Amino acid sequence: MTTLTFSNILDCAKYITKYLGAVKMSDKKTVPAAVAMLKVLEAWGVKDVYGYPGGSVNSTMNALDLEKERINYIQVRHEQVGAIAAAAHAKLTGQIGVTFGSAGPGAVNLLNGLYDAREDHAPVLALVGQVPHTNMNYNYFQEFPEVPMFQDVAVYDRIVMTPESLPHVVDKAIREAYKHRGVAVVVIPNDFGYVEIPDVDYASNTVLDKPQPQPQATNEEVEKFLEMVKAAKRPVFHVGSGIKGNADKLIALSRKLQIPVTITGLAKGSVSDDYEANLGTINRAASKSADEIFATADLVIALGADFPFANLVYRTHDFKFIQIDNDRSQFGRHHYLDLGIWSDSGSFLDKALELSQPAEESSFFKAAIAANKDWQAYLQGLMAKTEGQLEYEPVYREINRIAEKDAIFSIDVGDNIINSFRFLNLTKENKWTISALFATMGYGIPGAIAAKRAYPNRQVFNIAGDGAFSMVMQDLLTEVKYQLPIINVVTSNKSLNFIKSEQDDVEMNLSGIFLQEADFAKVAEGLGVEGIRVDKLEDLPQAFDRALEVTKQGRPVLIDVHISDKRGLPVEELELEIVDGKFVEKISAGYQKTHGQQSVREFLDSYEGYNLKTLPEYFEEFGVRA
Ligand SMILES: Cc1ncc(C[n+]2csc(CCOP(=O)(O)OP(=O)(O)O)c2C)c(N)n1
Ligand SMILES: [Mg+2]
Repeated sequence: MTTLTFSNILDCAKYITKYLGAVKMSDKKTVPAAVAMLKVLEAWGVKDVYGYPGGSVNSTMNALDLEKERINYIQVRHEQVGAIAAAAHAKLTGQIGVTFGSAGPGAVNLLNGLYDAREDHAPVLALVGQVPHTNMNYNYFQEFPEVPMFQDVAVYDRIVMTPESLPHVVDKAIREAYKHRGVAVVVIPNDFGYVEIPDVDYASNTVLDKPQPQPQATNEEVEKFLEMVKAAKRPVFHVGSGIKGNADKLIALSRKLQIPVTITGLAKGSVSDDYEANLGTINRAASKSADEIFATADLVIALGADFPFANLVYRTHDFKFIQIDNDRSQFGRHHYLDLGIWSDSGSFLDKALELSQPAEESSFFKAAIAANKDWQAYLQGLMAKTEGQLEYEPVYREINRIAEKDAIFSIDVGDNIINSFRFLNLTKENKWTISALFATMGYGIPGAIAAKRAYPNRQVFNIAGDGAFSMVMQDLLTEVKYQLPIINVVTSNKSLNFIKSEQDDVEMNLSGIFLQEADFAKVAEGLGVEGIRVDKLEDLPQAFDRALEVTKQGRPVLIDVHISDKRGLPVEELELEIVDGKFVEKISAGYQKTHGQQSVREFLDSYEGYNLKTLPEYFEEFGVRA
């Protein structure tokens, strides 16, 4: 006779529960765990999943096939392209981007795009394959501990432990990605994805449909801000991506308080280029008027801005610093604070408009607008050229000419970043996406693919240098496969020109920056994309006309423009200081060391800026005192 012990009873109870559970479960519908996972994505509104197959993601591939009526698998030709497309999707739409790759090499290839997402605060979910759990820890083929690989890049990074928990973990991952505006990684042992689990609603999206409450500025904080503006002689806004849909309010406040606006790269397009006191970006990829005006500011108001070059540009001279941000952890990140306001930009601007009196006309504000007009005229002049060597500026003239009002631009890293800041004419109806803080080459094509998938009725451009384009050019095939009529513009200057300019300013020989010339129009043709090569300035307009025709027929097109490797005016070399109560402008010592002693006039003239005036000339004209 067996004695009934406490532990037997427990075992018995467990058995009964399990047995009854099984009976109960058998009545219920089941689905493969990977299908349950995709249903979670669908519930969160995910339409496209960018990725690349591999043995360790076959259960996900199986589910993508089973669910193909409800979710699209977009087959890219490199995991990096899929991950960047997911990041670009998130940056363009504000909605989570989803990518996947297989164990080992596929996972590693994802990292580039995931870092881009992390740096630009884009919510992205990465599903990473793993060998079947029964083979884990046996040094199995392509088995690596994946979680540690993603530890640095991810805000949430987990391996799934049971088939039943797969949809739950993915749901949680999405919430974490949204909450932290970052990358969530879920590693999935392949066998789990095939296991049948109960077909229930695992998604928690409904509770998050409401927008998150945003911090609001208080009256007291805004009064303090207004006091500081009043006390300042030369206040300047520095506006970042936090401005989002509030640019009209910013412009109204800028006019009312007579404060010129400078922006970070991510705010390009949010604040219309048409606004006369939007001076553009500061630092290297910049506008002359923005750099000069910023260099004279005695009060900088950073609004929703995370400026990666602050350690350079915020340190050139002393100024008072106000920071307005909706993320408390960002305060003091780039400069010590004279005033910090924890607020959403919209709430701050509303309150500032409500509590402020219009400022008197300011000579500083007028001088800033005049200097900006002068700079804009210089840029227009360069773009308008119809004779001489083929250079990059008329390429932008043509892009502006054929661009529709709400066109979307994906810009690759290199000189095109500087040039699109300067030459692309954007209003808030446009969208513009770049790899801003991570600044990875190879962003143009995936960004354009994501844009065209998310906004199929809008015109989409990919603008890339020859170096950046050749890192991801195989994905022209993806444009063809999914019939994405993207206008691809390649600026072939046979050089990694952005880096050449850097080497130019250092006492060294140019090293490793010249590129083997290629005929990318022919490459495009081979991949099924109509390719147009342009070698002469006069042939540009017809190439862009043809690009319009081709894309209107629903096909992608590529224009490979063979331009010179000329350098644009390096505005960052201009320096301003106060001497005897007056602003004096000069060229940096470093530039003079490598390019010879020169006056500001000689410097501007050497970049065809014959009509450009210096800021001190404008200050003189409008009576601005130091
Ligand atoms: C993946 C990656 N590798 C290297 C760099 C460094 N880098 C930044 S710009 C640039 C040159 C880009 O050359 P290209 O695409 O030809 O454009 P260009 O500046 O010539 O117009 C390089 C090498 C980078 N940002 N990303
Ligand atoms: Mg190049």
